[in-house]
Amino acid sequence: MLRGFAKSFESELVPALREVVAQAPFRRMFTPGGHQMSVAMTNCGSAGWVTDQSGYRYDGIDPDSGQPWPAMPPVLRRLAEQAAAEGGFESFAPDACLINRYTPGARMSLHQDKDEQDLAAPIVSVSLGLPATFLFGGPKRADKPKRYRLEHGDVVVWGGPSRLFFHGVAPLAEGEHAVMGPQRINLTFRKAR
Ligand code: MD6
Ligand code: FE
Repeated sequence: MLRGFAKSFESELVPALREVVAQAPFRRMFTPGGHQMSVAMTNCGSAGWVTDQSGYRYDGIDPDSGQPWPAMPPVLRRLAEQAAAEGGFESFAPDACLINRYTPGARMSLHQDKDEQDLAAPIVSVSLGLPATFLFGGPKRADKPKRYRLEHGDVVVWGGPSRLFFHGVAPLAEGEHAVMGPQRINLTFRKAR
């Protein structure tokens, strides 16, 4: 847990995210079971995480535009690599950045991230905007999660034995963030392929 690690990147990071979102707007995807997610998502990088009725997967093409996902802006890559190194993972080379947008009430149910090919690579998670309660469980869905408050600028580097632990996000509380407005944005950098 690297508290505030992303803050020194903020002035470059926020405009870079705006450009990505202009090219690949947020959309609320559907789970394979047919439920629309409360979290809106987009991606940048050579691979993007998508879900639809046929399943979860990484795809190089944005299904909404039919075009490749926007390239990963250099400031995002730098942030992810520096955080990974700080967390003990040298030479992390992410090819995917999933961008999640939570508005008040949006949540993410307990899940594992296991669609990536190389599970030895960590995931680097960057929180921006409104604070959220992160639920961090164990190897079994029934394991009681610990609760962590994640605030603007906090970065989590997550790998090794806990890489496949169940985790989620509690419903976002109402609020207004000075930089990001009434929302939380989470970036997760992955080595997908
Ligand atoms: C979120 N994060 O913080 C959701 N997954 O909005 C995740 O699902 C996540 O933060 C894998 C590794 C780190 C994460
Ligand atoms: Fe996850």
